[in-house]
Formats: sequence, structure tokens, C-alpha cells
Amino acid sequence: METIETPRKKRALSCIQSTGTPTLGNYLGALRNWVMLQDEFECAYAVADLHAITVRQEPAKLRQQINETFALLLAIGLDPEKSLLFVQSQVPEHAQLSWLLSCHTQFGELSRMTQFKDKSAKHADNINAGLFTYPVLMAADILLYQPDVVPVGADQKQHCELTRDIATRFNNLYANTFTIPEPYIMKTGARVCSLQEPTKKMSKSDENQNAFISLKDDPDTIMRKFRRAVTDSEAKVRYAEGKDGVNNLMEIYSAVTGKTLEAIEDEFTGKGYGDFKTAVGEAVALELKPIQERFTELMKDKAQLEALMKSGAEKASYVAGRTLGKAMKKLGFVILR
Ligand code: AQP
Repeated sequence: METIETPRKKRALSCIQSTGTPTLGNYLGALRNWVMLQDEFECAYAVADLHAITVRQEPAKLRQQINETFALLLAIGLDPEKSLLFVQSQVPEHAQLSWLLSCHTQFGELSRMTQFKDKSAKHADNINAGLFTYPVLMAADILLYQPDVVPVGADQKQHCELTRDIATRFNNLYANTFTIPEPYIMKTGARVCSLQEPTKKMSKSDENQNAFISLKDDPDTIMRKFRRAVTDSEAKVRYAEGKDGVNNLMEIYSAVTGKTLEAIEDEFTGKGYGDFKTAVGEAVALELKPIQERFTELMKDKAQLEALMKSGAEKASYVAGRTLGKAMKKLGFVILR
């Protein structure tokens, strides 16, 4: 008798570092898409706190950032009933697989990573081995959950490619162990830039507070930061080469309102940057308002937050443990039952 099997949903995995409060860049480039993907894919999402210590963190602040980032993931609409939601350091398999993969990654490959070059230039006094091997831990984060796609901002494409290379190498040496994942990059808002240096991406760890919009910024702060955003002297809202500041604001406005770049140019014909920046600020503040309200509620109930972390870590560890066991067995380690 023939049976019709329901095809399994594709799997997706993504992480966010707890290096600060997530920004509008994280939200538009990644987090907002994570929520939408929950119905289409079987999703796993993690707060990548182990990654955060590649640059010095103040322990109390790190703890708070982990809690807040986890709460923000819930506040934006990630549902622990639908998706696997967890904190990376609470699932030890990540560090374990990372070692196995380190031994299958070349020094030269890691040296070519642009994020390593950027971060080591930025933190010249602390170019630690973790900063260098960070992409291997990221590969472990991904491969443990056997995802088909990895939703990321355009800035993470290079790391995803390295993950694919490491996984392919491992599979070729020891037979199929890991699914080879595809990066999944959404078009609008894929790369949000700094409000102060619009050729650079917006980053939550930027020392200049005016360079980024944090998801916790209140409406006044949001308006002030947009008013101070770097533009140019043309005073014309149009999307063109060399107008990085304006292009960035237009892309943000487009991502938040759903308007096309042409429609935005029409809307602001004959108007100056002041009106435009006010409109962008208001649209962003409106988008963030419900998230901020839910976040405040969630942060009031620490016990509930911890319970959600615990069940997330348990479920994640079960899935991750199976992949880790498989990889160890293939490598020749003695597995105890
Ligand atoms: N500016 C951005 N525009 C679009 N997407 C972005 N992402 C980060 N910045 C932007 C995407 O957000 C997801 C989570 O990022 P992450 O925190 O894991 O790492 P990151 O890319 O290093 O983010 P930050 O904010 O720049 O952190 P710091 O300041 O610590 O380096 C990823 O999918 C990323 O693509």
C-alpha cells in the first residue's frame, strides 16, 4: 500500500551574541525574520554568550545581557512552543563539537575572516585565540542542529561559507555526519549601517552610543539619534551612490514601513532631511513600542525566564548530543552507553 508522507519541515538555526543590547540592525537584518520563519521552518535560536567573551566583558553586565537578550527574543515574538530557544553556554555540546571541528579547520582559513581582521584591529590589546577560532565555534553552533538554512545578515555570509567548508570536509573524511546548510539572507534591511559612520555596519558593541539604535531605546532617544545621523550636504532624499547616510536611513525606513525606495523618494520630494529623519525616527519608535512593552513584562518575572531557559537548554542538549555522539563515533572515540 502506498502512503503519502508529509515532507518534513526544513530546519533553520540562528544565533545572536550577548555583547550588548540587540540593535535595530540585529532586528531588521535577523531577528524580525526569525519570527516569520517559525511557521515555515523547524527553528532553533540561541543567545551566543560564549562568543561574547572573545572581547572582554564585565561579568555582571554579561549576565544581565544574557538575560535581556533571551527576554528580547521572547518579546519580539519567538515562541518556545514552536521553536527551540536556548542559551549557548547552557548546552555544553557546543564547546565540545567546537574542539573536534577546530582540528579540521586550517589556520589559513581562519586568517581570511574579515570579522577577525576587523575585531583584532579594534581590540589590538586583546587578540586572543578565541577571537581567531570564533568561526569554528559558530560552525559547531550551526552543525549540531543539522539545519538546512541559516538565517543571517549579509555580514555573516563568510562565516556560513566556512561552516559549509568544514562540514563538507568532515563528511568527506568520515562519511555523512552533518547537513550542509545554506545561508538565508532576506533582502530588505539585510545590512543596517551605523548612524555615525554609514559605511560600517551598525553594531551593538559600538562605543559611540549615537551610532546605533538599541531595541531598548525610548522614543526620545530614538528621535535624538536619528536627528544626529550623518547624511550629506545635498539635502535631497534620494538613493544614490556616495549618499551612504541617506541610503541607510532610506533602507531603514523602507524595512520598517514596507515602502519602496521610489515611494520614499516621492514622499520626501521638496522636503529636507529634518522631516525625513523625523519620519524615520517615528516609524522606528512605533515598531519597537510593543516589543519594549513585552520586554518590560518579561524582565519582571525572573523565575519564569529561568524556567524557559532551563527547558530550552534541556531540549537543545538532547538534539545537540545526538549530533555530537555521531561525530565522535565517526572520529573513533569510545562512546559509553
Ligand atoms: N548591522 C546589521 N545589519 C543587519 N544584520 C545585522 N546583524 C548584526 N548586525 C547587523 C545580524 O544579527 C544577527 C546577530 O548578530 P550577532 O550579535 O550574533 O553578531 P554580530 O553580527 O557581530 O552583531 P553586532 O551587533 O555587530 O555585535 P558586535 O557589536 O558584538 O560585533 C546576525 O545574523 C547578524 O548577521
